[in-house]
Amino acid sequence: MARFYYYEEDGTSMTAPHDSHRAVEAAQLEKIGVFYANLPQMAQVDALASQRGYSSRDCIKLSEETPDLETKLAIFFEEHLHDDEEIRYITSGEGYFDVRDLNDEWIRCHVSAGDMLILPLGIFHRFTLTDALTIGATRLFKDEPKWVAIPRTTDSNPTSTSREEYLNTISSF
Ligand code: KMT
Ligand code: NI
Repeated sequence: MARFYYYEEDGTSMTAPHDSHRAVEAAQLEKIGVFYANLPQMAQVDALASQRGYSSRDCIKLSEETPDLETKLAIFFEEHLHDDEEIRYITSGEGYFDVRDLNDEWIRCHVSAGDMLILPLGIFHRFTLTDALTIGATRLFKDEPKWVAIPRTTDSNPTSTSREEYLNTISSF
């Protein structure tokens, strides 16, 4: 089961919990367009995938055995957005997805095996492992994955309209 809370900048490493003990409710996640479900059975994942048209998937594994793990983690932890949803089903281990709320505060999503997390296109986010340093996840996507990470620093980049699209979507909730 995932746990959601406001991230506290306490000077510890990115893989530490950074737990402010301010819990975030499911309704708050819904408001920013983040979908979460605990799906213990792969059949539930398949059902959701077919409902939403996620016809493709692949697997990613990260651990201390991963070549250049530090470099990879540094990239995942840079605040960015994508031009499509980021759909992750955790199959082993655990990790943290940090997403920005409407006040630009970080909400930390602690996910582990059985958790499905879908981040909407255009939301600013980042990822890191926990101190356990291991995760396995299925990445689902519609057709061609749009996994280019557009960094926060190019917020006004005219080649991506995803941010605008996202803000329009959530303001109508
Ligand atoms: C991403 O896009 O941030 C990732 O794929 C991270 C690993 S998935 C658990
Ligand atoms: Ni991403």
